[in-house]
Amino acid sequence: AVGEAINTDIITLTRFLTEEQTKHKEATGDFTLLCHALQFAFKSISYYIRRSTLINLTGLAGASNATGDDQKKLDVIGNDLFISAMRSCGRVRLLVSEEEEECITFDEFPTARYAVACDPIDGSSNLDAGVSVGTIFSVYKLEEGSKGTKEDLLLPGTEMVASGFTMYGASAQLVITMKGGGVNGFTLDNNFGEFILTHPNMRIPKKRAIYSVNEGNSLYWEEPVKEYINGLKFPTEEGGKPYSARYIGSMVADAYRTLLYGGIFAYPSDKKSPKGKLRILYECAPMAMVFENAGGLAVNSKMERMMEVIPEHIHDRSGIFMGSEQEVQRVIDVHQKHQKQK
Ligand code: P6P
Repeated sequence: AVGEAINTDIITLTRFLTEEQTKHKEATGDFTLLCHALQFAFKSISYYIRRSTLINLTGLAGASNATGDDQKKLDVIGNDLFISAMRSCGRVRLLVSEEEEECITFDEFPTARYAVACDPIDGSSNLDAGVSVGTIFSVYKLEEGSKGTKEDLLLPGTEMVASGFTMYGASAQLVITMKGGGVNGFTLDNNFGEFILTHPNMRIPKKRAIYSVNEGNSLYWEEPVKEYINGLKFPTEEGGKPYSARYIGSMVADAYRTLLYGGIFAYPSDKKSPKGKLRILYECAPMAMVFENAGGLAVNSKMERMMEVIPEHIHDRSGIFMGSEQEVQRVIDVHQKHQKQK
């Protein structure tokens, strides 16, 4: 329209990745191809999530198949889509998925140098309620001459070359970060079929009075966690105001809100889940790198830096506190006070 300010310099994820690659002289383009396969996986999962809602709710099976196979659970569809996208790019050697007990080795690509860990549809138990679910991923570069066994993936988060998540909400929001880089947010524009850069260089506020934890686990919490959370709810300092509680129960949704608004997300290990609930390789570590690269912090229940925790097996779990620097620091301070009292 005349006079309407039209942005003609649209930065798509495709363009962003090309520009990123030019910053690395030694780049072969393998990582860029891997990321194109990742973005296709997100686009196709997004499509099926929206389609399956229609099918489940209205039975509109669209092109229902002749054999009348049952509607595959969305987890399975998401997992199948992710595996075929990672296989087809020819740059991935190893794939760990929340849906697969064993590590998948792509023997057809013995020289591929990347390993990927993912939760194809995290939070899927919330789908029927219309809660935003998401895909969480981490990308590792394998040592030269690695044999492509699952032990190659028992690495600390500091070894990740990239990580991030896609949240399937009103639109698909992709948040991605590279090792030592910033955090960038993209929104899927279905007209172009492209992820468009809408949140460049995301920075988490240094503090925010919002806490996100499942208080239904309070009975099982360790003492320092109880004291920390009570300190937020019943402030003792003069004029202190209670924090707001926000808990969706879908990690990508809670993480995205915490990244945008600030505050803290916590899933502590406790007496019921001594190792915690969330998985290191495809929930805790990838989220930790996003939060650190956005200026936040992420620690486990022993107050160790989450990025330095090494999983004992590919589905190993950990407690996690992640969010605004000052909010996570407050958790650390309470735990250190308890340590001294012992
Ligand atoms: P709870 C979803 O099942 C999930 O894996 C994460 O997405 C979410 O943060 C967490 O578990 C919720 O767990 O025990 O509070 O229902």
